[in-house]
Amino acid sequence: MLIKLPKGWELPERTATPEGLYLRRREAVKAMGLGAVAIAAPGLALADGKYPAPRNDKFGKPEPITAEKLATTYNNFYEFSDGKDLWRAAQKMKISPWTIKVSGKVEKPFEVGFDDLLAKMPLEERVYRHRCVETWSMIVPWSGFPLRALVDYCKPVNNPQYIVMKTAMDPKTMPGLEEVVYPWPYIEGLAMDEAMNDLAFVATGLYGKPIPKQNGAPLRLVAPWKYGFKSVKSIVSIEFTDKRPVSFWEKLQASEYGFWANVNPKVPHPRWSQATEKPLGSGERIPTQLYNGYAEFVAGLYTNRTAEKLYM
Ligand SMILES: Nc1nc2c(c(=O)[nH]1)N[C@H]1C(S)=C(S)[C@@H](COP(=O)(O)O)O[C@H]1N2
Ligand SMILES: [Mo]
Repeated sequence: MLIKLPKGWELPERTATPEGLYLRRREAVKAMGLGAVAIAAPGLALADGKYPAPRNDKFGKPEPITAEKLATTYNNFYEFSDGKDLWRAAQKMKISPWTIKVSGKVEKPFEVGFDDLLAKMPLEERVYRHRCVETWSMIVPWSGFPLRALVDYCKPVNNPQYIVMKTAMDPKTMPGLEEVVYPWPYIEGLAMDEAMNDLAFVATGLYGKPIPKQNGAPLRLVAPWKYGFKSVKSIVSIEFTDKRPVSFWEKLQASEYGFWANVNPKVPHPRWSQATEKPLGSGERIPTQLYNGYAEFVAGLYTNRTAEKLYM
């Protein structure tokens, strides 16, 4: 993100997705009268019939859905590479077993295995916009659960102000960790009221299947009203604290990547405009929206935070 040179991987032309193969497959499955059991058949890798999860359209039905191929082969995951074409390298990441450590202002610190956690969470699917600070964007169906459900499960006490999440660090599979200029581990945080907002989501699935490694398996944050870098991938620790964390990109370049990072087309990045964005697979740029189109759900979080740089 900081050192942004084209990496030679180019988006194919004419890849806009009318309706999307994804949706068509879903409809076909429904029409055949087959439920979750049928599509969880071996070979389809649809973990225990959990996916696709029931759709929640409360936050809208943005269109057009980005082609699955693009959303899963054009990624940011600096632990693997600073280029976008890292999906193959990411397959080396071991995601089972996976343990999440919960600490800080909680009733009792604990660890939980991903499968145990997943079994306790209310799974649903939401189609969200995603806006990277670099100006590319996508619209994808995430499966997962509200971040609030995870917060409640952690049993925070004494009114912590922030939640902090960190990404796994496995030097054996993540060559990016050798880049010592980066302040590993990847760490991100939200204010507690942001974390408890309905829109804040934890994704464990994508396109009706378990989430691919390159997209942040087995669980990643999705905060769609903020620039994509806030949505930390492959989470191994959650801490509740009163101390505002300095996140990965903020440590590297605080003048360009702030804590709040709410999407705002009127506030340019110091090195480029944020007025428009380029949907993955589209030849045209479209206007970027305040809070990435989610103002009605989240604008209220910021009315009393006027002294802060909310939009970078
Ligand atoms: N651990 C980790 N999380 C991360 C990143 C990263 O490099 N490492 N990149 C962020 C950025 S800049 C974006 S835009 C999104 C990209 O998510 P995607 O690859 O699923 O589209 O992940 C975010 N989460
Ligand atoms: Mo990003």
